[in-house]
Amino acid sequence: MTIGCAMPPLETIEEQPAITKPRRLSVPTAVARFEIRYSRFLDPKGNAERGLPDFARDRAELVALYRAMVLARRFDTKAVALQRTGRLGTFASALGQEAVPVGVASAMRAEDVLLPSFREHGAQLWRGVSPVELLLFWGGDERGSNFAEPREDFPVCVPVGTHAPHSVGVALAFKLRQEKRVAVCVFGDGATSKGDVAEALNAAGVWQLPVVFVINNNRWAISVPLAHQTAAETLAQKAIAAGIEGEQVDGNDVIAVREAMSRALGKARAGGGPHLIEALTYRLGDHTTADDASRYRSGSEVSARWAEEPIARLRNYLVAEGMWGKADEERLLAEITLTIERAAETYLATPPQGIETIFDFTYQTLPKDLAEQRQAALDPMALERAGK
Ligand SMILES: Cc1ncc(C[n+]2csc(CCOP(=O)(O)OP(=O)(O)O)c2C)c(N)n1
Ligand SMILES: [Mg+2]
Repeated sequence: MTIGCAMPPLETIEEQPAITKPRRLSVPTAVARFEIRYSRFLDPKGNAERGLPDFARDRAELVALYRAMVLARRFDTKAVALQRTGRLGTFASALGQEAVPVGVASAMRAEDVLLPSFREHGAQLWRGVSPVELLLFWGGDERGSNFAEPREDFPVCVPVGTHAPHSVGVALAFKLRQEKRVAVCVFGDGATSKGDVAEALNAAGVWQLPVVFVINNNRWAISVPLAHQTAAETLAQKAIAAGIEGEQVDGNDVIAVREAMSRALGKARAGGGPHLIEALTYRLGDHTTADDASRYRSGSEVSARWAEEPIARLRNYLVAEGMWGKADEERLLAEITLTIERAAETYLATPPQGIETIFDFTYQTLPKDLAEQRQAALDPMALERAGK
């Protein structure tokens, strides 16, 4: 009986090349160099710093971007007011960050798939989710995630960064089916510290998937400032370790966000693989309606950032170019106010869902303890009758 591994006869063993020792170099040599590009077209005052991309020469295109940002802000204001008067659940305002979701969504095609976090309603509205559906979502109504369109976009993702691996799955499906579609995953600066995001970037790089990751870097993760989030100079460079191209844009310049997104989407659609865009913006409001940011950051920091906000920036450009005037502004505000007020009325007039629905859309088969809780929610005396 032989004990141990069976060995091949000696003559069949190929000679292994001797392990070469690294050559000692007298001067240190860089083996790789990386660069993070930064782009911006409009300065904070709305002056064009360089030639604008083609789409931005078309008034209608710029007005559409402007309208979408104003709509997102009006929606925000209304949602906060509804929450403050006890008619909406916790809400995450995107005040000052409107250029990121609008720039992202405006570059996407209808057949692409958006995986938003909780501060991207500007993108959802652009893509066809209605303000009523968004209010239902924030009001705790499951129908708010079952939006009529776009059917294949993902619902709001509240767990930080967990949708990043999902976006890799979506992009893998596109690649396997040979569909020319791109998954777009948006998350915050805080999410970049999550393993989910690092793993998603890595897998997307290895498989060269059609996915664009967008970091909505508003410099805060609740009360954690960017400086405590990372020691890295940029968040875009996290792409480099995954073999992905990463870049920064001024996230308060909607033209820059859209231009970078268009390039990234074009590349991904053509089989060029994933891309990471870090959009630099600032959260002008509280983290959510459950937060009071004055407890951890100074008023002077916030007021300085108001000078960079995206809506006035684009409006200044439009006005300076003679593309926008007082009457246009008044008409737009009246139209948008009406849209939002009507949406709020419809939301408030919608009869609430049954309480059991909070159990109904996570599991295909409810685990036993949750099934009991569901029963108890429907019939509070049931557990008592069952002697539990
Ligand atoms: C997995 C997980 N951990 C913690 C939280 C609580 N939480 C909600 S938002 C947030 C900070 C997120 O910061 P960032 O990614 O920068 O996004 P922002 O809120 O600034 O848009 C945290 C910790 C959560 N929702 N999910
Ligand atoms: Mg943040």
